[in-house]
Amino acid sequence: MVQDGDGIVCQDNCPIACNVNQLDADGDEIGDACDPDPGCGGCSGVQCELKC
Ligand SMILES: [Ca+2]
Ligand SMILES: [Ca+2]
Repeated sequence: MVQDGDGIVCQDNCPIACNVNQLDADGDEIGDACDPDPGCGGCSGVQCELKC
């Protein structure tokens, strides 16, 4: 099992990156921290969760 250090194991929506808030801007159940198309960021978009 991958341990990314965020302390979230079973429900981690991004097992390969530390993302304590588990934010998922586009709701596809892949966390912002490892979603290739997160639906956030850019000039007018919502802030993506930053990796810790
Ligand atoms: Ca994680
Ligand atoms: Ca997502």
